[in-house]
Amino acid sequence: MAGRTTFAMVKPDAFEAGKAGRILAHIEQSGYAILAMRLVRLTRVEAEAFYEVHRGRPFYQELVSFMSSGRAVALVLDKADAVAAWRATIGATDPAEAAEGTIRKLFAESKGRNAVHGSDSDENAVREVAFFFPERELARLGAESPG
Ligand code: IDP
Ligand code: MG
Repeated sequence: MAGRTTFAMVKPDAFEAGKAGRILAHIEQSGYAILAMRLVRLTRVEAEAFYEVHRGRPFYQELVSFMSSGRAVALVLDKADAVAAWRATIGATDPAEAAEGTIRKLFAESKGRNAVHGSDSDENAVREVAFFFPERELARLGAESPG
């Protein structure tokens, strides 16, 4: 059964451009509960580890440089069927292909600088939540660790 938790980020392009507030409002208005949230600044090594599955892809170095270029917001979101719901809310990777009303259509600059991240499976949501949030902090926030 699909889980209720996914991991999301407001990426450095959107944070730098002052869009984090509007994106968070969009998240709340779309019916997600924010279980955990943190302002982060990834090192290159952390960005490499977070995007390990893309190592070797042609855009990997560009992605790692971008994700470690500035502040970002890490989020744990709760909603029914959270992974699929959030992927639908953010839209296609390339904003030029994203549906009307999606976060990437509204706020993304390009396929690389695309405003937000979303986990692509329950398994990766668990891994990505754990990457940013220690279990004891989730517990203190009243959020159960997914998975
Ligand atoms: P997703 O974020 O929609 O799941 P992925 O294919 O998992 O997309 O790629 C991870 C991230 O890598 C994208 O969100 C985007 O920032 C970046 N990326 C993906 N494809 C390209 C590309 O062709 N050029 C530049 N950056 C890309
Ligand atoms: Mg992905």
